[in-house]
Formats: sequence, structure tokens, C-alpha cells
Amino acid sequence: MKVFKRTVACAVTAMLTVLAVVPVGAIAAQTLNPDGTITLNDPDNPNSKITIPDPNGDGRISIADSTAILQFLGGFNYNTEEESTRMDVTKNGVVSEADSYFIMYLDAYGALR
Ligand SMILES: [Ca+2]
Repeated sequence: MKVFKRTVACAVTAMLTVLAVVPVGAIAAQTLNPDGTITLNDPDNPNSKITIPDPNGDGRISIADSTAILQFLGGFNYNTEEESTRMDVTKNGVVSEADSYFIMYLDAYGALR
């Protein structure tokens, strides 16, 4: 249980660190990169962008990716190493609910247009 709490704390810390650096509300456009990651760009500020993996691999970040992460955590589909790497949106080395919450946060603030 102690390891789980530390894992969640690390994931949330990583997420908050990313959010502190990137003005999420201002991000609007999505760019699919050759490596399959997605860059969320702020058209008004070229220096404001964040690149994250695409959990469900459909070429776009949406609330469906949040669902894919929860399905992964529940043991549905997504069994390969590459697929599990894509689920780690916060890039802390652990797939957890925080990765799903991060995408929900981006969606709630209109960053996934
Ligand atoms: Ca996706």
C-alpha cells in the first residue's frame, strides 16, 4: 500500500510539474509526430507546447485516450510493451489513474481541440 501511495504521489507530482510549466488553457492545435506522439501547440505562442504519447494510437488526443488508459489499468486489451509505454502520458515510468486524469484535465480546459 505504501508503494502504491508513493507511486500515485509521484504521478501527481509529475502531472502538476507539467501543468505548472505549460499554460494549458492556451493550447489549441494538435500535431501528430512521426514517432506517434502528439504535440499540443498554442498557436499564439510557439514556445508553449507539450508533446505526449498517444495512448490509443489513433493519431489524436481525446477523451477516448483517457478511457484507453483506464481500460489498460483494468486489464483490457493493450498488452504489448509499446502499448503500455504509450499509456504513460505523464512520463514518470508508471501507468496510473493520473495519466488518465491528465488527459481529462486537458479536455476540461479546452486544450484538445
Ligand atoms: Ca488518441
